[in-house]
Amino acid sequence: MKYSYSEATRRGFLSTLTAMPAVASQVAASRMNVLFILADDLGWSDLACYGSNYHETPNLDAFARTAVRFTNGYASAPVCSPTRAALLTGKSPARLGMTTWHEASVDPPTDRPMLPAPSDGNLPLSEISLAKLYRQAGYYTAHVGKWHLGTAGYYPEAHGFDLNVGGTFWGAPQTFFHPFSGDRRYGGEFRYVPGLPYSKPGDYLPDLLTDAALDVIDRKSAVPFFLNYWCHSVHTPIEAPADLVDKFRRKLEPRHTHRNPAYAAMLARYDYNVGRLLDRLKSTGLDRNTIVIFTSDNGGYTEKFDGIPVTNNLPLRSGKGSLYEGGLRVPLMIRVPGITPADAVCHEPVITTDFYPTLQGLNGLPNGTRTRDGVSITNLLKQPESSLGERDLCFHFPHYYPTTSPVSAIRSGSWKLLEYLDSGRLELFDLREDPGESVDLAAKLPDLVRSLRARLANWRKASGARMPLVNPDFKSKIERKEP
Ligand SMILES: [Ca+2]
Repeated sequence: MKYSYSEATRRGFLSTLTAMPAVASQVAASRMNVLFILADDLGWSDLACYGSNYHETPNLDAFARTAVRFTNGYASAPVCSPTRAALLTGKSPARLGMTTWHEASVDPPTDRPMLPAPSDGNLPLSEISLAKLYRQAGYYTAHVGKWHLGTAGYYPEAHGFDLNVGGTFWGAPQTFFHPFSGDRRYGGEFRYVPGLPYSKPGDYLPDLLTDAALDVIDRKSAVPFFLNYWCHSVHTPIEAPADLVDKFRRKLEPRHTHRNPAYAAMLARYDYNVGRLLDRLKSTGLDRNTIVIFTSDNGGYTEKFDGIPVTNNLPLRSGKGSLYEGGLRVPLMIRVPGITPADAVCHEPVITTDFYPTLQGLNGLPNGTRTRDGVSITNLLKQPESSLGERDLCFHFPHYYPTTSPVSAIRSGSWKLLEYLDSGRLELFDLREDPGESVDLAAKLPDLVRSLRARLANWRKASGARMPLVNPDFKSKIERKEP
């Protein structure tokens, strides 16, 4: 399948390179390609290799056997856009001032006890994205799939990508089936997916996006590629080919830990498409010269779609939107040729903002942003049993979601403190003994709570984190109800 748009873009890019061949080509020849596979709303326990006994993910399971699989991988935020922004910039959502997604940022609720903190909906063009760094280093940069980082002036093309297939303002397509557009859901807003070739009735969006990603790989270009394969799967709408849904409906038994046939089918088809990409790397020999990172932008979505809970993150608590582990912890697997051992497991906590400095180091990229909230995890990739040393992972979600009210959290070692910003409630958990965060130890360990709370407050201050405010109108409504 060929793309006239992308080919034109590529020709334009190559002609630019021709004008400066000596430096760019030599530098590029020594660089590994990057395939960054970011799933959408995929939960920590959704893959078979992370414990699901219902879902079928043979290709990702096989990838795990060639890679380092992290058991404590964290998304920087419990919802889509902030994690994506953190991934591309190496900065925390709190520092970026992007703590929720665009639509929520422009229309925050006014009927709750707190007014959510303001959140920027567009990733500023002043940010030095990973794509800008790779393009500067002579890479061909391609984004395929969901973007969700702002209006048209902030699309992938404005952030350093030579090619954009499917990246828009919206967080999900109206439908995953041809013609991938319409106004059935999401408040009747008309949405579409640009940059695709012609499609026909029955075509399934992830299949076509995968074709577009394969097209980038198949060019066998003289310059290396940085390829974002950021499929919308497995975000709502939960839609998959009917025969696959039927298969999982027939398979479902009481013993299964996950219970949604349509979601299982959607995930199985996603896994199949990831497999197509990984197989193509192998058959072309590019797997020997390509870094592959696989992760998700937030925890699994536990609300209902079509009347059925989409997924669960058991044994972790809660899901998307929450700062409990189910909202934050995600699958993460990384393969770097010549660096990572095969079939390895790493238990060290790592977070989205670590990818930026790690890729900079692995690919020898120019300096980029000076402000970094992550660290290079290259030593972990070489020795997955090693440690990064002591560090705190902090999170800030000053917004409402069905799973939460405004909240911040800190993980330090195995300790996790949540601070609810409306009530001031503090909860302390020992993740080593209690990964499901079921036993609140805050009352038993007041000194530890005080210390963690102070470190969390210092982090918020240093990051310039924006805080929610008490909603005066909400108070007045309460008062009016009183006799
Ligand atoms: Ca998401």
